[in-house]
Amino acid sequence: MGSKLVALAIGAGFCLASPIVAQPAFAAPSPIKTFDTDNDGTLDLAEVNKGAGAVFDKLEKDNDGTVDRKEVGARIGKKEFAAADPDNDKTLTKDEYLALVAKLFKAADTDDEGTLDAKELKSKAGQALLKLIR
Ligand SMILES: [Ca+2]
Ligand SMILES: [Ca+2]
Ligand SMILES: [Ca+2]
Repeated sequence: MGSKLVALAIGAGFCLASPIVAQPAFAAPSPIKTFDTDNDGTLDLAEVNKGAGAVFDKLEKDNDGTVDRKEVGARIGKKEFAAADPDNDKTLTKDEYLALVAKLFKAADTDDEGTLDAKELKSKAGQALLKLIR
């Protein structure tokens, strides 16, 4: 009973605090600026992979070389995760993670020029991709 109340209080605190905390994140510079190391105004796969590799290393907390559904959290949906896990061992290696990133990159790159601009990043695949790289 007591712990339930504490949990409720913590939950309410998060609800109240999150809009204030989240605001600067939404006002942050565009994702392109964050990852565009060669400053050409678009993201190529190498730039995206750099972000993705860093995120993978961050998520991979128990150092077994793979991430499971728990470790990726809301970044990858259930169906997407299954599709990205061809050996069906319920974990993703870095290769499998980067393969998913490459797949989403390709899907978002509608003009097939090998780079993603701001508009392409706003697409469904582009948004899914951004979840994996930051
Ligand atoms: Ca670039
Ligand atoms: Ca796997
Ligand atoms: Ca493109």
